[in-house]
Amino acid sequence: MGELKTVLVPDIGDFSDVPVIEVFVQKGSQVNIEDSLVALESDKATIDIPAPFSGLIREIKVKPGDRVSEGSPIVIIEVADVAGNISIDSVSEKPDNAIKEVEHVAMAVSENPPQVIAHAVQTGSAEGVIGAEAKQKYPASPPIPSVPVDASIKAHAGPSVRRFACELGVNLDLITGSGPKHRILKEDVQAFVKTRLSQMRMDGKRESADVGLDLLPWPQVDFAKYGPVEIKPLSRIKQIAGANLHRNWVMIPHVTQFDEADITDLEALRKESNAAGKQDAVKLTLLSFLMKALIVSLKKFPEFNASLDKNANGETNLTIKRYYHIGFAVDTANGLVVPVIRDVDQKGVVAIARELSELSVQAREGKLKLDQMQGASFTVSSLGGIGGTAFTPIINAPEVAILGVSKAGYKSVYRDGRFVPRLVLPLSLSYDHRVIDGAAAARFTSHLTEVLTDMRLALL
Ligand code: CAO
Repeated sequence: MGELKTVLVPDIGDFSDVPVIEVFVQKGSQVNIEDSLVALESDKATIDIPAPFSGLIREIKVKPGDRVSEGSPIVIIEVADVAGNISIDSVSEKPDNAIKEVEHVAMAVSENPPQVIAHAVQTGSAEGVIGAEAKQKYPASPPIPSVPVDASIKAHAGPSVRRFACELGVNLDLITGSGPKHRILKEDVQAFVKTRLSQMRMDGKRESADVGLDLLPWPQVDFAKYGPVEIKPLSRIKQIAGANLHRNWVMIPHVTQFDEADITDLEALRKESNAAGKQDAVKLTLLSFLMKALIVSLKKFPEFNASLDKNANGETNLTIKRYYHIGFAVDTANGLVVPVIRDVDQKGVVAIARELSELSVQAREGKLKLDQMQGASFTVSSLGGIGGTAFTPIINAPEVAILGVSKAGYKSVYRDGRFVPRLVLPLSLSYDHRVIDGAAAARFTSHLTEVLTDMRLALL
């Protein structure tokens, strides 16, 4: 049999004749150092008296309602031989750290308003309560968001629970205990943390749903005070197109890849064909050849002929289209419209050129039907007939890329050991960087320039 030691009420500050409100152990139960033995309640604080050593409870000297002071016996513990050889005297004369913790809690509560203590525990700054050790051990513990503290609430928990709560940065005053007399158990702290973390996740989701650009308001300027002005309402097309362009510009991470295609031979072929007039009076345009070449590249790089979608579970997917409906931007008096040529892959250059011409006329006359402007899998915007060397077209959502074409011009190109004049077509490919990497974009435009340089590749 191990040594029997009586555990006395340690120095609990200015308190005396304090009622025992709870006894946590039973005769015969095993206790470990720091397990709470009893809870005392002064008019200012609840004080847990922890076991100063491990062992078996042989006798309980108090019951709820008894009044105790420093030195009153609480329990008799049969101490295990191997550890905790602390004599009863030394316990009362030199309280160990665990008892000091209780003292500090009691002292702090008596000297400071409860919310000060609550704050100290919440922020982990209460060195006196728990010590720096916990902070060193858990330096990166996620902070629990601060919540107003009700000063009337007094946390009722044992030292080990207090230590646990402090390690997690939890303010015990915010927890309602599920133990006897609302005593806070370790499980209560865990449940509290779980609840707060899930709240934070929800808040985070709400916050990200609310994310705005947080911009300054649009400047309100009376332009008339600087000179004569004319106010023109935006056309309906511009208003609709503008709203779409704005959304696409803001929501899609655009990157534009620039390239140049040597179309000297292609232009010669085009001119020759037009001159020969063998294509039922349809003028073969550069754009019709470009669309034919484009299909070859889209087939080789299918992720450019695709859209990003969310499935029913909210997961993002890439929908790769096995059809090739190409939209093309038409500049009309009322604004930009984008008719669509369907199944371009199944059409020859003549058929494409014819449709391009017909749809352009319809667009300019405002005669396009809705279904003629829907279903594009990729869009081309050609400013080549107008001018410019490069631009950054806005992707036509939900597509993932758009090809801008600028005005071709002659350039001096070094070829076969000498400079020669070549007709060079500038290309500007804007792509959705969520879907397409820069390397893929560069490969795509390189491939397209190869095909445009040698249209025979389109036949293979
Ligand atoms: N480089 C040099 N010249 C070009 C060219 C190019 N890339 N593309 C066309 N041209 C020339 C043609 O050779 C033609 O000249 P000729 O009459 O001497 O042959 C002239 O420009 C007109 O070209 P086109 O009749 O072939 O018309 P197109 O195919 O260039 O354009 C269309 C058709 C509908 C695309 C065009 O009229 C249009 O509206 N473009 C504007 C699109 C736009 O606004 N995009 C910006 C949107 S914002 O992203």
